[in-house]
Amino acid sequence: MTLKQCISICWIVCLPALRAPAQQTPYGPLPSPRQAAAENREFYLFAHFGPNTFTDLEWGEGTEKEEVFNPTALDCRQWCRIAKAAGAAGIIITAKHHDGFCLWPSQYSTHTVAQSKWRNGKGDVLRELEAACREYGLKMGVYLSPWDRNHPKYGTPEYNQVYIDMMKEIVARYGPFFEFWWDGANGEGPNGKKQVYTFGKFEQTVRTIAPGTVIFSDIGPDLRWVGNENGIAGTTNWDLLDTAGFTRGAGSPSTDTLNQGNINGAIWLPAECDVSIRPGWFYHQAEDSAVKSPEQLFNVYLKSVGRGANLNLNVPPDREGRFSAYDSAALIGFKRLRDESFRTTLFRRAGVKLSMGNKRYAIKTLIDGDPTSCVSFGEHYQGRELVVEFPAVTDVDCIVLQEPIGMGQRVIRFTVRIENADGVIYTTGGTTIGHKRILTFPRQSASRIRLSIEDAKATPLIGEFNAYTIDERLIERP
Ligand code: FUL
Repeated sequence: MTLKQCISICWIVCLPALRAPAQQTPYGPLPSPRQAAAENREFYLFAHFGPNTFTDLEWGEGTEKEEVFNPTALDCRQWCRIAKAAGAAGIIITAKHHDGFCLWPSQYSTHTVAQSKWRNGKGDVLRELEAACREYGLKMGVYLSPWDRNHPKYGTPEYNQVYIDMMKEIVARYGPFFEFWWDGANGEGPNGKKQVYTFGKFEQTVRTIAPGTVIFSDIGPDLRWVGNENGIAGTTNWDLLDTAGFTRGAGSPSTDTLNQGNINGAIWLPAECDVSIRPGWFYHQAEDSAVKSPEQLFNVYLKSVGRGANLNLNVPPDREGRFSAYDSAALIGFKRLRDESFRTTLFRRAGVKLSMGNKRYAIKTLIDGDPTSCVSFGEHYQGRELVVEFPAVTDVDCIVLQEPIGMGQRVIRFTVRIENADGVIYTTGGTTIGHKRILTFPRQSASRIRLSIEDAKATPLIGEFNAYTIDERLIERP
């Protein structure tokens, strides 16, 4: 270590850390512990699997014979191995899609794996996935479609109890789940009628039997749909929404509102982006050539996680019951791009200085990976700048910001100015930050980076502030 480096490290260690003043109080609606944990998961997989995998449909009729479901080499450990290597937090499986076929032997249906010939009716996909997730340290979630085109009780009040019984059955056998995914589609069942769901009871049931499980639906109560199936959150994305007067499905808020949230929304309800790695949700061999590339997945990541939402990426197992080689390669490539891009923050370099006004601070609070230790811009934040200075000109094309969301989402608009010795050479910025905001831009040779908050709902707090040099081909595309 050179003397210069040694002095820099001493500075970093000895300087005071910028911290939110102790008197700082949370502002506005706040995440429940369940929601805060969900937002930290950021990225997980969705697995659409069932009769459609074998019939090449996207929406099964519900009249398919059970024997249609026949994976020749089901291997949930392979799903988990790939998911883990891809850095996913868990897997949400379609325990039941709209066709009503249950991937577990439910006592509340006669349209299940038990009636199929697969493994002589002794197979149980949920059991195998649960064991594999446990082995690989992944979380398991379930999609249990309320719409059921097979169940004889669908379209009658009794079906609501069937749905509740099924939830209880799978939670007891295969839980705990990290997420229940309630789809908004509501069509006719076998008797030609649509169901009137008792969602309030469904919710109470989950809270009682699975208090740690987050419930996703158009309007939550824990995670909201982002309003499209392309994996794209709004560049403005509030973790807040007004849900009063809205219902799931046709009665939900407009897709624009779901995409952006409500700035003054009454409840905390962050967005989850669902998108498939392929054109369809289920596996179709004809789409093997249309699997998103690692670069495309990275672009989706910037537009979802990089805009403060979660990414639920669908990877549909094939007819063998495995992730295809195409999907697996894309997932691993995607992980490599994330690792290469975000491995080392430029702010960790020796000699980097942090200041606000004429005060110098230790930068570690902002780069420790923990947004709960944060910097306050103070009540009179307008005109203040957080300035990071490099000891030598450094190439930058990506900035990552995080708010400590446990204190409420506050920032309405911010600006990032990049300077060299002659002054400002590039200006960027955005509106909301929330759990995470990733900005990418054409590469700049920077001496200094200045962050200012133009507008906020309360004293702005910044939990993480990092800069990177990522591959220029990965800069966000429209
Ligand atoms: C939609 C469903 O209708 C699709 O089949 C798919 O499951 C998607 C994730 O949600 O509403």
